[in-house]
Amino acid sequence: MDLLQDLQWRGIIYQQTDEEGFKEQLKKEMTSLYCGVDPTADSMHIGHLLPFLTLRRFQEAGHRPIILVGGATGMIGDPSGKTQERQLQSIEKIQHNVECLKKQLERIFNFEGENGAVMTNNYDWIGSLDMISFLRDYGKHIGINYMLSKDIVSSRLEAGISFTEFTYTILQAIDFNHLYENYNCKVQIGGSDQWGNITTGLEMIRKVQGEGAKGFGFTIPLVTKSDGTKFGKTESGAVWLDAEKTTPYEFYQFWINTADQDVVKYLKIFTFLSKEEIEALEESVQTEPHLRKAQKTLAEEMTRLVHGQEALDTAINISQALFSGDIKSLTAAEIMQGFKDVPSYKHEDGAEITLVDLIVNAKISPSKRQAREDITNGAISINGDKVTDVQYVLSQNDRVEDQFTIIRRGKKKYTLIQY
Ligand code: 383
Repeated sequence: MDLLQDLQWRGIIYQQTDEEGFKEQLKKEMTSLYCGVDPTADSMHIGHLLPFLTLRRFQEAGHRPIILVGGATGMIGDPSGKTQERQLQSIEKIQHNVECLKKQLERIFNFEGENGAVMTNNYDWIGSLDMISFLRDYGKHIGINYMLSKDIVSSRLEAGISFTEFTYTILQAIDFNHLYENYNCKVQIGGSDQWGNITTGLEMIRKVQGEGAKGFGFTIPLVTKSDGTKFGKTESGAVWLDAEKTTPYEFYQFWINTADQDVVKYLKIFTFLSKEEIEALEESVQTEPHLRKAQKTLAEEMTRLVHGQEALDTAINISQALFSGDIKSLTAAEIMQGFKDVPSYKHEDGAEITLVDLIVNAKISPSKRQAREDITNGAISINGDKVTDVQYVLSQNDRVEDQFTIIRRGKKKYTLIQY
């Protein structure tokens, strides 16, 4: 299987501007391809991952990835896929976001060697572009009718779109033309929402570089879920690549929770496992679904890719301890990650306290009477060990690394006690 056949098998190809020509182009020479991201936040989320992982597949096949962070376009706001005008962000915030995104993207690619990845920022060429040059050298080439005919713009005409956002596509087209001219970059890839911007870029290249010039556009399908809900969202919001926003444990859990109907599709598009490996896991989903081998592999591959081996080991550790109830085996750092979203209570002076008083103070049981009942019924555990003694007094020994105690009431209701 060559690269394009592999991408086809994985279901990564959505639209192409010239399928045959692109095939020829990849055969002919080492080809540079680019994908851009705007610094709208200080982290990417998993919705951003797919086009960049696809770019990496091209790199592994010997081509050169060009990564573009939109220091300039981020100041304008892409209307693609948005039903409402965006709020402008401060320049300081955008610059901060640019640096954060660069760090995340640097982890995905190899920057060494002949086809080493290249990091660019369109502020470097658009930031200094004056208005007269913009209008004469670029604006002149793109017709208003052409722009109005794009889905993105036509769908926004009724709700309203500012001149600023309307102009966005020309900026992205200037980028494609710039990279074509300066990096011999012939291909732009992106999610299906980027089709309009990519084709405007090809139009710009034809007009500015002359009829002989030829570029290619390639889009990737939107990731869907079999139950019809939106991919990449959890109850607590987006799944971020930044470990501070979505901990590696939460990230790992997100993938573990993939439905059987979706897991093979995700293994294909997100992981670098071979066809044989994925087919073996597909078999396992059929014959031994209770083992959830495919989900575990997916979660491992993705967590290792984004957070590294050490963070993956921690995530697995936390998952196992929470599953078996053996909280004592966890470190304080692991507890902080694993119990990030459970209710917490600060036992202020850290003085000795009876279990009954503690669980009432921490609102784990509603009254002293109920607390005693819960304890005698065996519903309360400290760090995973059941305690049935109503006289029990907590001591230093009940604290993990002198920082936390985990109280559980019933099967699932965890509370984090901090000192
Ligand atoms: C800016 C300048 C360029 C080329 C691209 C851009 C960014 C582009 C955009 N992309 C999205 C983003 O930044 O807005 N105008 O959040 C997302 N991408 C990728 C992919 C995706 C798109 O970063 O479909 C999901 O991740 O294309 O929504 O010269």
